[in-house]
Amino acid sequence: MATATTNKLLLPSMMCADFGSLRDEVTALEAAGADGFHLDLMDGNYVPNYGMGLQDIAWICKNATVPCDVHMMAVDPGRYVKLFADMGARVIYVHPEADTHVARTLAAVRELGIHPGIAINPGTSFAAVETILPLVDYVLAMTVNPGFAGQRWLDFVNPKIGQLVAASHANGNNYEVVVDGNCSPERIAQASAMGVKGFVLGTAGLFGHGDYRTSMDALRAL
Ligand code: S6P
Ligand code: MG
Repeated sequence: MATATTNKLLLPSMMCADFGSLRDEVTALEAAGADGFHLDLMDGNYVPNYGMGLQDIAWICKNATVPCDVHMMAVDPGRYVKLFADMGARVIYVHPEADTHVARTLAAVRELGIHPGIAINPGTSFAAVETILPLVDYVLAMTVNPGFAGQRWLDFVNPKIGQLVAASHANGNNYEVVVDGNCSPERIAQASAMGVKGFVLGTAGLFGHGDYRTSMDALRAL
């Protein structure tokens, strides 16, 4: 059985931030101990929503003092990975179903000096991505259907999270598993005990819950 993850990666999802005070939000979240920022890109096609603006993503990447990860919820993401590499992203996540040649895109991301990642939808099986796991440094396990904040954690995904953690361990920890969607304190404790390393913090665990430092200290201690 996996042991609880130490040194968690706590990653605020900036689509949940107050865009009227973006600079203050970035500063406050960094001061509160954010290990990086999670930046959601939605093209209104792969998912039924738009966000975040390219200008917002570029501004955060430029001004943040912690790394920025871009989660591309977009059709044919390979067309745009250089754009986000040039902005200075640490990780670029693509959805394998959205890319005709995902192995080529992941290689291109690595070639650009960025960590390649895949985002795995709730309905996508472990078997469907197993072949490409050796190509990535990060796996984003979606516990909600992509496109919106504030959704419910889908429990049927839990066994797949266990498979993803086990496969990384079996392959010399070649990638970290990060969970995206409804990361509440209870769910973080549960997933951490399964060996998950990173947590995308949205409305369930961080935004709208008062002081960022207090929340993040409590989440890190779980
Ligand atoms: C959703 C997106 C996520 C959300 C995050 C919100 O498609 O990829 O990154 O921003 O899941 O978190 P919460 O706690 O509101 O579900
Ligand atoms: Mg996301």
